[in-house]
Amino acid sequence: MADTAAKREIEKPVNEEIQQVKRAKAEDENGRGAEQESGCENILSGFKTSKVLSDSAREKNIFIHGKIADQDAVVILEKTPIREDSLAELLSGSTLKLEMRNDIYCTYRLQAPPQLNEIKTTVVCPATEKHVKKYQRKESFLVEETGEDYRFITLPYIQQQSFSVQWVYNILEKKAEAERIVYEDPDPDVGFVLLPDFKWDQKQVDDLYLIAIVQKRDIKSLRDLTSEHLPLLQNIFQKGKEAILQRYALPASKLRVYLHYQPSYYHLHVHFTKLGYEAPGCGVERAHLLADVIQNLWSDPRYYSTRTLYFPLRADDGLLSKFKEAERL
Ligand code: DD3
Repeated sequence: MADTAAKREIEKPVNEEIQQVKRAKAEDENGRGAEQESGCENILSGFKTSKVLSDSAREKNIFIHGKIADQDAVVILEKTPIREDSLAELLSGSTLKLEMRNDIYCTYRLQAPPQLNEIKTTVVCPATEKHVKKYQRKESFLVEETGEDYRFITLPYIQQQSFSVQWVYNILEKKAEAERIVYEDPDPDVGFVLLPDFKWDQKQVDDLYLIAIVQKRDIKSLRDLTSEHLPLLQNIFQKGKEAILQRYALPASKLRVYLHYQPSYYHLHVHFTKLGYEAPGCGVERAHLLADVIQNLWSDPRYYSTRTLYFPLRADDGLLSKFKEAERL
């Protein structure tokens, strides 16, 4: 029963036509207005590939670095799962080419109609060197970070880097992705915005991935959390689960709710992914279950400012060099 509900196609938002007409004005990192629209001209036709950063036959994706009109860009292409609700159309509406026949076994190449053969595409442009590095396949190392390491190595590093979270502010201020918001609690202290992470194409709940972004702008990561944030964390946990049950018919028992340490952006956010979907970054070396975080803060209000935390860093991460310089690695 629950599985049927989970498997069914996610209903298209009623306001889809409205979205096509209305253009969401958003500010990019440089404060320029950027326009998003639906059926737009192909900005990738002029893409000049310089390097394949990584690819995966199993995940059916490829990360490419290149240029769009003289600007650095990262393009991510990914084949999406086959949806159960499209099977009838796929089987009847395709062309089938026989590859080989042997006894009771046949293999074919099926050419699907274009609307069932879409490739999810993400473009980051202009991309910084950080973006390019992020997707380059690299070895990683587990770092052991004491509370002191955090204050003397990690904190100065992230402050000096000043990673832009303009896109997060755009979401909180409804300058971008406003129509994608699943739930919002506007309270300045315990409030948050829940919306699909853009890794998720929202076509099927099997790989559900939402993020809760907190309204407060002064919490960088897990390290900043103390017992004074318990009402905020409990609010996200409760209301986030309720909203997902309402919208996607997924009960809390099907959800993995966690924070990353280190996060990819230093504005507190919580990940909601479907259990059974091995979301990138959900491994034990990076994910901290929200339920555990809450309990730990209950038993020790300063748990996350004092405990040693472990996390992986890629070989080319600037923070790793800092740990090496400090002879902590
Ligand atoms: C990001 C982490 C950040 C490249 C890529 C992703 N969900 C986002 C902007 C808007 C978003 C996200 C940075 C950036 Cl591929 C560099 O992620 C986003 N909007 N994760 C949503 N909904």
